[in-house]
Amino acid sequence: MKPSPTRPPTPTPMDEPDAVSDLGAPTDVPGWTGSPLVALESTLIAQGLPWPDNLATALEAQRAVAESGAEGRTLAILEGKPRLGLSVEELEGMARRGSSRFRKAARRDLAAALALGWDAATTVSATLFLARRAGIRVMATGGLGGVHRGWTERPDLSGDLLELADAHGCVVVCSGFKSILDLPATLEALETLGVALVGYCTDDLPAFTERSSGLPVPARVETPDQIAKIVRAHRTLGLPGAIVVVQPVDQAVALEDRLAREALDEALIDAERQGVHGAALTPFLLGRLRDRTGGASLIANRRLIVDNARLAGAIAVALAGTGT
Ligand code: PSU
Ligand code: MN
Repeated sequence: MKPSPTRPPTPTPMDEPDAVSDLGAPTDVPGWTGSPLVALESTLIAQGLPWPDNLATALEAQRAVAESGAEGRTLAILEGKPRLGLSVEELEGMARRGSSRFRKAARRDLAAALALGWDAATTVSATLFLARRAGIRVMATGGLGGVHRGWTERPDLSGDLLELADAHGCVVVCSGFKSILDLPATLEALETLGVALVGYCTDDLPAFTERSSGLPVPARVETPDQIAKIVRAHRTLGLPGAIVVVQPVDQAVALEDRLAREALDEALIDAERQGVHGAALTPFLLGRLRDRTGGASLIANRRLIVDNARLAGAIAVALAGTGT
């Protein structure tokens, strides 16, 4: 008997869509008008910035996206429902009540938030997950979570890192990782996780409210169109991770290195003394930095969030122009 010929394996296209991340266009965004969408995270409103700066920043960020020709949607969970966009009244309610009412939901908290009817602000990991599920593939924030200092004694790796590793072909615009983190360790983790990193008009990784961490980024671009080209190549290859675009804070409001370093050292000592860790650590340190820099870190934080939203809008428009 002749052996039956073995069937050659069916080739898998490199960019085969995956259920969550590879939807071509928004499929699930209420009131979508057809303009390119940018997701904005809400933890920075409820936990990151104080009232009333938080509301002003949220509204300015949405306006900045609109000025670029795209539409900014702030994501959150209200009464257990994931919301892809909040009204001004809802934004104000979240900004006024802050963490007294709104929990901080990371990706791993989403199921509980929905099942138990929480009001929750979404971190980068939760925002990016909900956004790509709906087909929104560009988001903006201030600074990402990463590997916390002292991780050798107390491992604390932000859930943002793993979502970035999963968010195939999504673009996250930020001013690097929060300066409260171990930045060299965070860069190493990104490399391991296969997350692409692109400097917008910079060769250096910005350090949130400071323009440079002194660490290099692997690629530098000067225009949103160049970013769109990278994103397209990344998607065509079917690479698994997100593309993080880093933009340094405006020179005019950037924190000077020494002031930032001293304030941070003091804030870290305060956290250690008061035994603050886990999800409470980031909001605590950001608050302490504000006090210790006489409000300068708040001004810088606000500015970089708005500028990142504007750039994200321009990238979303450039991507729409290339049909991706
Ligand atoms: N960037 C800011 N303010 C913030 C955060 C980032 O300018 O409040 C938030 C983001 O939501 C980010 C989160 O996802 O901090 C990371 O927190 P953790 O280190 O606990 O994962
Ligand atoms: Mn953590």
